[in-house]
Amino acid sequence: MAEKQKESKVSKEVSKDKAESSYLEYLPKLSRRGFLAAAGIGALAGLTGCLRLGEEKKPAAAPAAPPKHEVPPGEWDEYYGFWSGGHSGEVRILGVPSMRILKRIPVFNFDCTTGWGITEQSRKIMGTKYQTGDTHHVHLSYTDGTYDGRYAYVNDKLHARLARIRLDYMEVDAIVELPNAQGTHGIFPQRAPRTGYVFCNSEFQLPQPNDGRNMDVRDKYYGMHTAVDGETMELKWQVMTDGNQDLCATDYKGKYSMATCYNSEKGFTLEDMMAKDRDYLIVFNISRIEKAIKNGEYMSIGDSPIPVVDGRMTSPLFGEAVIHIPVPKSPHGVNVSPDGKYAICSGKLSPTCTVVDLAKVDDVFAGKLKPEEAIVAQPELGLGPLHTVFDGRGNAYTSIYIDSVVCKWNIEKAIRQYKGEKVDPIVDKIDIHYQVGHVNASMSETKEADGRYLVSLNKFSKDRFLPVGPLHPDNDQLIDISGEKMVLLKDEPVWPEPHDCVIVKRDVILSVIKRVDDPNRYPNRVGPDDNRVERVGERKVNVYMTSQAPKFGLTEIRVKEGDEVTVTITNLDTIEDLSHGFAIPKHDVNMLINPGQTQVVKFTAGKPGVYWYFCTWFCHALHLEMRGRLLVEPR
Ligand code: K7E
Ligand code: CUA
Repeated sequence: MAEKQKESKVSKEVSKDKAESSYLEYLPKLSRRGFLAAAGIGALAGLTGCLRLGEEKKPAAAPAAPPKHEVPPGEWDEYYGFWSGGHSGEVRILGVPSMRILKRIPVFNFDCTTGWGITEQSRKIMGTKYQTGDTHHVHLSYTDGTYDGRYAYVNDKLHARLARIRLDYMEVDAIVELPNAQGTHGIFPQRAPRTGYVFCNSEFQLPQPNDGRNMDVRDKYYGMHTAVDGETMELKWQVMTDGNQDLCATDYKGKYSMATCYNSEKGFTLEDMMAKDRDYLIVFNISRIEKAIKNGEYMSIGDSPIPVVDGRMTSPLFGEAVIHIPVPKSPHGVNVSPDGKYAICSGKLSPTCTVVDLAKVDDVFAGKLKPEEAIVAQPELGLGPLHTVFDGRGNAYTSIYIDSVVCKWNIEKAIRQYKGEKVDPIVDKIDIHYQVGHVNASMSETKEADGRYLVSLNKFSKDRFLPVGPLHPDNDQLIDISGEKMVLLKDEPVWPEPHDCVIVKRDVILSVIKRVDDPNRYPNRVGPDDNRVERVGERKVNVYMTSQAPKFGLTEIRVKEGDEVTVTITNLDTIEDLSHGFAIPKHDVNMLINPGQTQVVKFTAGKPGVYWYFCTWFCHALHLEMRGRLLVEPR
C-alpha cells in the first residue's frame, strides 16, 4: 500500500521536477483555504458543531464562529511552528493551527532517520565531544524587524552551545560552543537592521577563568553575555556581568540586547538566591560595547581569545555600556512588544509584569534618567508570570505558571493604571491544563504580530490523555486570540519538553524552502559512470556509489577485514520525496540520502563475512530488492 502511494505520487510530481522551482507555485491551489475560512460562519460552522458532539459546550462568551483550526486532509497549515525539543536536543516543525508534527530536525542529538551523527558531514558539524543537549529557545533570523527566512537559531543549555538551522534545507549547518559560559539559556537574534548578532545568556555564573580558582568565593562568580555573528557563526565578544542572565531579548532598532537576572545575590543554593527582593533587567548597549572593544577596553579570559568587556558594577563601563533596571525579585521572561516600545519582564516570584519603556532606556544611557525611571507599568496579573507575547493590537498575553492561566492584558491601560488612573488592564484570563511555561503567538516576535493563534506550552498534562505510565506527555494547547476573549481550540500531547516555540507565516518559509537538494552543493557527487571501489592505502578503501530507485550503483563492495571504508553515495533521483537510505548490518551505519544529495559515511570493516547493505527508505515497489553485499575478506 505504502509503495503504491509513493509511486503514484512520484508519477504525478515528475513534471514539476525542478530543484529551483518554489513551493509558492502551489499557493493558488491553496486559495481554497481562504475561501473556507470566509465561509466558516455558514456551512462549515455547522459541520464543526457536528464534529464536536459529545464535547462539553463552549462557554457562552465564545465567538459564534471561531476560526477553523481543523485543517482538512490535503490542505496546508497557514503557519509553520518551530518548537524546541528540550531534552531530546532537537528542533521540531509543526503546522499551525493543525498542530500536526511535520518534521524533527536533529541538532545536538544523534538521529538514524537522517543519519545525523552518522554521516561524515554531520559529524563534522556536531563534533565528537557531546552526545547530549537541551534545547529551549528557537528564534529565526530577522531583517528590519521581521523574519527573513534565512536561519533558525537554537540554544543548548547543557553544553553552552548555539546551533544554526538553514531554513532552505531545514538542516543544521553550524554549531558553536561558547567559552566562559555554562547554562546558555536565553538567546535572541538582533532584529534590526538585520541579524547580525545572536545574543546568548549564561544562566549559571562561574568564576572567571573557570580553572579551579575561586571556587568557593561567591563574589567572584559572574554571568556572561555572548554575541555570536549569526552570519558567520563566529564568536564576536562577551560582556561579563554581576548576576546571572536568564532570558534574552533585543529591541527593534538594533541598539540593545537584554537579560533578566534572577540571582543578583550570586547564590549557590536556592535559599541564597532568594535573599533580595529586587533583581534586575540588564540592558546592553551594543554600539558602546563595540566602541569599548575598538578602544581596546577589554580582556581575554582563560584560553579563549574572544574579547570580554567588563560590565560589572565596579567597571567604568557600568552605566555607560551596561545598565541594571531594578525589577521585583526573580524575573523570568523578557519580551519586546511588536511596536518596539516596551520590554516586559515577567515576574515569576512577583505576581506582576514590569513594563520598561525603551525610549526612556535611551534617556538612562544618556544620563537623563535613573534606571528605575524607565519603568512605566507594573500590572498585577496572577501567581507566577513567566513569559509574555503580543497580538499586535496593544495587548499582551502572559503565561501564569502557578495559577495555570494565560492572562490577556492591555499595555496602555497598565501604563495608565501605573500613573494612578482607576483602570483594570486585565482583559481576559483562560484556564490552561496545566502549569504553562512559555506561550507564543503567531508572528508575535516580529513587527508583524497578527494576533490569530496562541500556543500555551504546558508542563503538565495530568488527566488530559490516555495514561502512559509515570512519564506523561506535555500538553500544548492551541488558543484562538483573534477575539476579545480567548478560546481554547485544541490539546496536543507533545514529547517533553519543548519550552518554547515561534509561529511563522508560511510564506516566509515557502519562499525559501527547497523541493529537492541542489546537486551543486556537493562537489564530491558521484555520477552514473563513477561507481567503483578504490583501494587507496594498505587499510583504506573508498567506495563511490549512486542510488536510483530501485538500485544502488554497486551490487557488491569487496573489502578486507579492518579496512577503513569511506562510502560516498549520490542519490541520482531528482523527484521530490524520493529519498533512499543506506544501512549496513553490524557496522552501525544508517543514513539518509535525499534526492540530489551526496552523503559520506565512514566505517571499519568487521569480521570476515557477508553483510547485506540495504536501502532503509520505502522508495519503490522494488525497495526490498534495493540492496547489495558487503564482502569482507580475511586479511
Ligand atoms: Cu521559561 Cu528555558 Cu524559556 Cu522553560 S524557559 S519555560
Ligand atoms: Cu531506495 Cu528503498
